[in-house]
Amino acid sequence: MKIKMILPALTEAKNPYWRPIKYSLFPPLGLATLAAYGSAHDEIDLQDEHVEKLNINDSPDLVVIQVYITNAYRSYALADHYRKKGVYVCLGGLHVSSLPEEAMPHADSIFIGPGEDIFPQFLKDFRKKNPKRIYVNAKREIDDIPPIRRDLIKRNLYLVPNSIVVSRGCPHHCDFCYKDAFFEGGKSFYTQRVDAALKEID
Ligand code: B12
Repeated sequence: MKIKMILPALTEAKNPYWRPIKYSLFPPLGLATLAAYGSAHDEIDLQDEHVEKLNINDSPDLVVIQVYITNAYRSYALADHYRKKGVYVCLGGLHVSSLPEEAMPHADSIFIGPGEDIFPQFLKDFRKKNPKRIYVNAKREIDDIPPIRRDLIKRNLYLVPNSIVVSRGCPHHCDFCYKDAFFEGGKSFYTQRVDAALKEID
């Protein structure tokens, strides 16, 4: 199966006035994490619009887009573009988790919350030609996630290609941070096992 994964940029990333260099900091680990649930036969093309020109003149079997509030309209336009070509589109990430009803008209399937449990479930359903419209994350843990597909990341395009995520969630409430906008008063967080993190560093 041909799978296209896209992290759309935000306007600032494409406008020299805003010093786009800051958007070349870190690679899209979220999508590279999801890619790990594909099978060995799947051909995955991961594109990050912050650091490269998107090629959308292709016909993958499946398109997976990570949506933030700041790239939402761009994401919807990309989704509409591919759906018009009959390509199956999945939308997920922070903004879809916040406003699922807004994303729904632009997607074949939407995903709410982290993808570690719902994305592999979707791939199983999709291969059986019986995918659902909405998938909601139920399990919040990152103990046993498969190795992130770092081979799909174009390392030379990033200032910090070696970023890793060993925890999710945060007990603090900094006023500049989006966290409380998503999880008011959120306190919990969960972590990867140290050995797994050390293995990833190795
Ligand atoms: C690295 C990073 C960046 C990088 C790369 C982004 C990326 N996606 O990789 C860059 C520099 C590009 C970036 C840019 C910005 N960022 Co930033 N970024 C982060 C950071 C530190 C890590 C992201 C990450 O790798 N998370 C770990 C991975 C594993 O999780 P994930 O990406 O969320 O993906 C998981 C789920 O969301 C889900 N998922 C995501 N997409 C999809 C799609 C499908 C189909 C499915 C099934 C599941 C799914 O499954 C994944 C695995 O569980 C986060 C804070 C954080 N710790 O998350 C802030 C964070 C996401 N960024 C933030 C902000 C404010 C921005 C900017 C607006 C900054 C600015 N002023 O320009 C821009 C917006 C970019 C845009 N295009 O809209 C905010 C919130 C963003 C928002 N708008 O909603 C955060 C939360 C920081 C904060 N605490 O406030 N960012």
